[in-house]
Amino acid sequence: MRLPVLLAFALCTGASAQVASEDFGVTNTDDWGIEFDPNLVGVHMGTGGNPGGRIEVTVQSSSSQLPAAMIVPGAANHPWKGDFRGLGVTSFSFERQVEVGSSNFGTRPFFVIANDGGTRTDLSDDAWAFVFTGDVFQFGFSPWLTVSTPIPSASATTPAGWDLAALPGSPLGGLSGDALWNAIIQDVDYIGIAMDRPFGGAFWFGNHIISLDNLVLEGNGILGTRYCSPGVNNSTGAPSSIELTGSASVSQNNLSLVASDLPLNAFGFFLTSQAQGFVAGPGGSDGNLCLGGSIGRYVGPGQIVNSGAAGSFTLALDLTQTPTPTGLVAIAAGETWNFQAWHRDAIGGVATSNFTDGISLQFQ
Ligand SMILES: [Ca+2]
Ligand SMILES: [Ca+2]
Repeated sequence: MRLPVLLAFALCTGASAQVASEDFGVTNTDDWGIEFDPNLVGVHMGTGGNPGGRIEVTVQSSSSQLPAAMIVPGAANHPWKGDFRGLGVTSFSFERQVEVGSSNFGTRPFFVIANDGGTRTDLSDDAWAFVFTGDVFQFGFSPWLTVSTPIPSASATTPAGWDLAALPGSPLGGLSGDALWNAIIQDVDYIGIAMDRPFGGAFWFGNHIISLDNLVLEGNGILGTRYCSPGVNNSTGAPSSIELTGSASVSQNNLSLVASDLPLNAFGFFLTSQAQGFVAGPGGSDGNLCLGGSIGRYVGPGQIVNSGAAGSFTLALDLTQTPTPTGLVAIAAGETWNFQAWHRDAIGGVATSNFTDGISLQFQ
C-alpha cells in the first residue's frame, strides 16, 4: 500500500504557510503608518510588544484623507501584496493594544485589501474591498487582543459582509460587484487596517495611540501545480521539492522559486521550460529531469545558489529575463512555464547530483 502514502505526502507538502508576517521590533522596515504619509509612520518600540517590540501608531481623525484613518505598510517593497487568489490567502490577523483612546462613537476597525491605480502614495486612484473585523474600542486603555479576519480569496462572488469601492481615479472604476471583487483579490497592492469604513457611510471621530504586533497574512502556500512528484531521494534520505511564492501576475513581476529538503551546503540552480518531459538520471544524475523542449538555466550572476545550513535555496525571478537556450525572453500572460531545480550531492563520498520535482504555472 505504498501509493496512498506517497499521494498523501504529495498533497500535504503545500500545507498552510505565511504569505507575509511581521513581529515588530526595532529593525522592521515596512513603515506601517497612516496612509503613506512619511510623517505619520509608526514608531518602533523595543519593548511593550506581545512580546518584544511593537510599533505605536498615532491615529487622529484630523490627519486622515479618508472618512476613517487607515494604517498601511508604507514601504514601496513591502510583502503585503500579490495575487491573493493565486497565493491561496485565507486570513489576516494582527494584535493590537490601545494605549490611550478617545472616540465619541467607538472605533470599529475594518480590514481593507487594495488595488493601487498607479500612484502608490495617492489613495484617489485605488480600489478597495473591506470588511468589519469585529473589534471595537472607544475610551482609554484596551489590552492586547488578536484580531483575525477570514479572506475568502477563492470565492468568485463578493463574500458576505464585504463592501467594494473604486475611487474616482481607479482603473477599475468601470467594474462593480463581483467583477470588482475578482479584480481586486487577484491584484492586491497593499492591505490596511481602517478605523471604520474607509469609504461610504463612515462616521468616525477619534484619537488613539495604538500598538501593533504580530501581523500575519496566512495562505495555503499553493501557487502553481506540482508534477513529477516526489523526486528521487537524495543523500538526506528524502526527496527535495520545489515551490513558488509571490504572484502569477506578469505585470507584478513578483515570483520566487524555492527548493527545499536539499543536502546541506550544496550548490544548485533552477531550470525552466515551457514543455514538460521526463529523463531518468540524465548525465549520471541520481534524479529525474522533468522538463523537455528548450530548457533554460538560471546561471547568470548571483543565480547559482547554495542550500547552506538550512538545506534550501531561493531565487527571486525577473520575469522579463527568463533564460532559454537562445537567450533571455520575457514571460507573457497566458503562457505556462515549468520549473525544476538541479543540485549537487554526494553519497558515500562520491559526487553526484539530483533534482527536485517540477512545478508548472500559468501566468496571468
Ligand atoms: Ca513583537
Ligand atoms: Ca494609489
